[in-house]
Parts: sequence; C-alpha cells; structure tokens
Amino acid sequence: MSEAIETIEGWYALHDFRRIDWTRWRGLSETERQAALDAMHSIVSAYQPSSPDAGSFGLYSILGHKADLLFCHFRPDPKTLGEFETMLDKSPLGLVLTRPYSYFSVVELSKYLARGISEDQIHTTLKRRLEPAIPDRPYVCFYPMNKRRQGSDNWYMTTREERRELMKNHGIIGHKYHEDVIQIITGSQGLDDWEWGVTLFANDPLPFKKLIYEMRFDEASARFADFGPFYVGSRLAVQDLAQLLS
Ligand code: 76R
Repeated sequence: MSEAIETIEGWYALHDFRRIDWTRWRGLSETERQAALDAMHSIVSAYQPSSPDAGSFGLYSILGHKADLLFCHFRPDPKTLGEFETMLDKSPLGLVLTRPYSYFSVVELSKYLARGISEDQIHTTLKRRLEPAIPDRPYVCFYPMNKRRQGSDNWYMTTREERRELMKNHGIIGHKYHEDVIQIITGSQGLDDWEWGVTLFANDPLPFKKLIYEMRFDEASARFADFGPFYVGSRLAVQDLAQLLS
C-alpha cells in the first residue's frame, strides 16, 4: 500500500452557487421585490464575519449559463455554513433563487513540501493560508477536481516520494504565477463529489487560463488530473446586486 500524505485542515468552505429566476422576479409585486432587496441587504450583512478570525465571505457575479451568483464562505464551523444556506432559502430573496451547484470542502494544505517544519510552526506560519481572507482581487475561478485512478495513471498507487516530486514541479509552475493568481486549495474527499476544490483569485480572467493551460502540460495534471465544471466571475458589492435586480 502506498502511504497517504498528512494533510492539515483549516476553515470549512461552502461555494454556494445561485441562479436568478427572472420569470419569477418579474412576477413579483413591487412590495415583494422591495422585501427581497431588503432581505438581500440583511443577508449579505449577516454573512459578513464579525471579525477576520470568525471567517470570510465574498459575493461574486458568475459569467455564463451555469450560475448567476456565488456566495463564497470560509468558516471554522460547518454548522454556520448550513445556517447560511437555510437563511438564504427562507428569505424573500430565496424565492427567486434556484441552486444550480454548490460545493462543500475544507481548506487543505498537504505536507509534501513541508519537510523539517514542526506542527507548531506549520500552524502559526500557515494560519493565514488555513484561515483565508477573501483575496482583494476582482475575479474568481472555481472548479472541482480529482486525481486520476486509471491503469498506470493511478495517483493513489504512486509512492509518496513520486508524489512529492510531482507536487514539487507543480509548485514550481504555480509559483511563476505567484503575483498574478492567489489559490486556495480545499479538500473534499468524503465531503463532496470530487476530491478537491480549486479557488483562484486574480485581477482579470486571463491569468486563470494561462496558469491552468501551463499546468496541463505538467505531469501532476497531464497524467493525474480530472476536472469538473469551471465557474468564473467577478466580485459583486451588495449595491451592485441591488442594481442588477432593480
Ligand atoms: O502549498 C503550496 O503552495 C506548496 C506547493 C503546492 C501544493 C502542495 C501548490 C502550489 N499546490 C499544491 C497542492 Mn496547487 N493547484 C492546483 C490547481 O488546474 C490544474 O491543473 C490543477 C488545479 C491549480 C491551478 C493550482 C495552483 N494543488 C495542490 C493539490 C493537492 C494535491 C495533493 O495533496 O495530492 C491540488 C489538487 C492542487 C491543484 N498550486 C500551487 C497552484 C499555484 C498557483 C501554486 C503556487 C502557489 C504560490 O507559490 O504562490
């Protein structure tokens, strides 16, 4: 049996994608629309964590047909994430939102490249990554992925040393985009349908394409990665959402 790598987990993540049901929205009375807009303001402010230690939240407008909005939450307690979902569902705004996709995962760092660092050091120096603030970048890209288990391309049958080497090269490519792209890797084995969620943040969508394209040629992705749907969008202030609806 090949040996699993130790992972360190941080905050839980919920990527809550919603679609606006325009037919339903147009069918609402003026009073109902106002109630939905009011609910939106109170919900978005309820989603804001009371302090940076309590969690983080970002609202995004998603491009294309797969979703309209992304409510992206990171929180220490998964129960809070559940409360947020139902808060939105029960509110007057929930009436006009459907739910094309969601993803539940937990911020994950693996120890492939962390030789000689003590558990304590990892926790202090990496706290910022385990408990991430939403980066101040206008664009987001989210997708789930697996590591392949097929014939000789079975990630889970490779040795720890092979995986370490592959992740080292992966990290080298990734690091070239250090300035342009901030990545949050969340693990979801046993939590959702894929094995990892990848959330990337940048100033415009092009670096997502460049980075992901370059990684496709790297063995860790070329041989071992399978991808789910990609969602790309831009940060939305609550007043922009009001404008979008009104
Ligand atoms: O954590 C670190 O920064 C150390 C190096 C590193 C690890 C261990 C790293 C760096 N990643 C790691 C783990 Mn990554 N990453 C992805 C994707 O699209 C694809 O082909 C793959 C999706 C991207 C775009 C990306 C970006 N990474 C992982 C893992 C867990 C694997 C495991 O545990 O088995 C996955 C699934 C994954 C996927 N990665 C980086 C990046 C970038 C940009 C970096 C460099 C970060 C920096 O130096 O700023």
